[in-house]
Amino acid sequence: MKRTLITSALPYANGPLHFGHIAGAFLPADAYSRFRRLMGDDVLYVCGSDEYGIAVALSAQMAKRDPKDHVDIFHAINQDLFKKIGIKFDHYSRTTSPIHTETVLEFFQELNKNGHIEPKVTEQLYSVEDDKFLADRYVLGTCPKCGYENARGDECPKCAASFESTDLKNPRSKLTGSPLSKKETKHWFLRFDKFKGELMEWISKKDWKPNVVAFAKHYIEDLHPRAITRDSNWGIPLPLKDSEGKVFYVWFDAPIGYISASKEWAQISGDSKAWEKYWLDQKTNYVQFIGKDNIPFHAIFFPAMVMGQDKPYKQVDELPANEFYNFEGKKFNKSTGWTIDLERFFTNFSADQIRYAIAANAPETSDSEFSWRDFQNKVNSDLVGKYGNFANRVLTFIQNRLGDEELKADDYDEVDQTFLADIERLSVDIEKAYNSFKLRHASQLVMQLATLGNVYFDQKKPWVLVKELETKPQLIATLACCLHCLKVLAMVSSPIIPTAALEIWGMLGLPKALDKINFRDEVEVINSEQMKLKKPKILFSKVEDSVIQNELDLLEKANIEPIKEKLEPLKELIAFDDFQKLDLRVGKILEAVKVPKSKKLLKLKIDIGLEERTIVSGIASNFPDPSVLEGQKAIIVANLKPAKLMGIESQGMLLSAGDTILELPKLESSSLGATVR
Ligand code: B3M
Ligand code: ZN
Repeated sequence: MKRTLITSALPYANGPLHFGHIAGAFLPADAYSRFRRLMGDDVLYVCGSDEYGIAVALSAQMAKRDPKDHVDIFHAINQDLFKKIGIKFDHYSRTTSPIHTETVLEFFQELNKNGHIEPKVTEQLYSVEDDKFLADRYVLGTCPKCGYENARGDECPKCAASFESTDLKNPRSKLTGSPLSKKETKHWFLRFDKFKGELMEWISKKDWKPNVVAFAKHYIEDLHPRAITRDSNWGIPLPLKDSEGKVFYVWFDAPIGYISASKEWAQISGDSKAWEKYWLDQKTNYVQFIGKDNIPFHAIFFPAMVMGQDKPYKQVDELPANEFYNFEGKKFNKSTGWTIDLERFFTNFSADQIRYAIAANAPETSDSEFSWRDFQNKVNSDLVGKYGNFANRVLTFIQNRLGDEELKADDYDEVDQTFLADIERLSVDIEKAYNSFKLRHASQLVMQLATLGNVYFDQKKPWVLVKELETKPQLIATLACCLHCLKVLAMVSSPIIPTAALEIWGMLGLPKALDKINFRDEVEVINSEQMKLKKPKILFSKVEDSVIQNELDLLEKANIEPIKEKLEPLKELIAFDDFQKLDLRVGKILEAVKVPKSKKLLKLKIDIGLEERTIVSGIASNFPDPSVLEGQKAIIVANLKPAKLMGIESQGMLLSAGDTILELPKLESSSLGATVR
């Protein structure tokens, strides 16, 4: 029997989940786990709340709660949503569990024993005002590479450079704007650089989405030692004598949560070693479902941590990373009200309806979104019009015209044979779609199967066949084929709309339960004579315009403030002499080309009157065709020290507001090289 281990990215317990999270890592994983069970696998599907980290601590602080009380609230809220929407984990744990602490310490001790950890006293950014060290995600400053003033603590959104927060110029607290200073502190670094070769060899064998592999390889090339500890009182303390006040960085402990959740599952199931057959057996197929923003930690850092262990933990085999799922054209945003009220949602709609709507528009290759009109259309035309309609017309016809007469067909005509062959072909295609994590395609094929059944029912006209005795054999054959199609439809739809699938299975009255059958056998065998048909029930009801309109009105009324661009706090005052040091010149852009392998950078050749300069600027996203810039004049900082960006020496900086070059109306008449005051 094939063994499959499945995990979904552990959601932070610092706020309610929304359908964007469900679309990203939870519905795809749940559907896959249901499908693999249908295929007869031994499946373990675990997850849990990600409860440590600075983000959680700050969210608790903002809510004026103790962090543990805070995570207790959202751990429960998120579990409740998973239950409502039918995400069926074998176990849902949490990283504040004792077994997680134990597992993390074990992981760390082994890495340390194997020489992969090194303590280092470094300078970290310290806020005197807040009396604490600030992690990179709470720091802003001037990018050391391109001078962008709102670079984040670990990465510059403008030139994509990645760096340590201490490399930033004029660092300041993202929350209070208070200036930060460097202060010595001891942290423990994991020597990720030591795993470069092994990681590169491992990742090169993966046939994952090309963008994921390329991205991972790029990251591996740049691997260096990274701190796996933080100054905080919210996290798992280090077990070392001189590590007072230090806890593990949340991204060090969280992925280990996949293992600790499995151990906890084993304990609860009564066999504390049961987890080992999934995690310590290389024959297991391990699939991790994540959002695309989690790729580095799942494709590089956690695999490296596993490579540093003595135990042969299973490395991930498949990493289907989904894009983002938005809402009515924008990101879900609870604080502005741009979200779906889940209480009201589940009062008006069912889990199957939202599961199908998300699956049918899953963000597998590009961002996608939920819209109320599309939701209504998916429910009414697919679930009601195709799926529910086929089940209802077949079962109602049989109940009304044949009662509980045995439906054993002796032979099938050509139309029947074609129909049966099409059912078989579609079932193979659906299996392939699920196996390659194409939930969207699988949902389309499921509806194709329902349509195939409706077309066949119309073509065979059982309501005519039932009129004459001599056409009875064709009638029985027709109905046997329809029931067979319904049975297969229930099986192949069960990963996506499990409630409806189970309803159909119940109405067919088959001898074996849906979770006990062998999928392939059931597809190959027509066993309508074994069915004890039950009274048909309506599977889905239409979503009325008024209900959708009400949701749209409520969204309007939620008085959505346009999400104000969070303006950065002013920087510290400078003297006029400081400003005088800047040499701003008018320059003319002679050439503008994209920097290979970079989405953000343009390489510009600029004539500043005195000479020609090469300047690299992070404005590519605004100029799909950079040549439009050629001939334009712009303001250049001409006396900035040269810096290398993607291997190109940039000799100065183009002034820009956001991502557009700064050009003043009068600039055109200004002569090249003129200084700007
Ligand atoms: N909680 C990030 C996220 O929710 C993080 C995932 C951890 S998986 C080990 O996107
Ligand atoms: Zn930059």
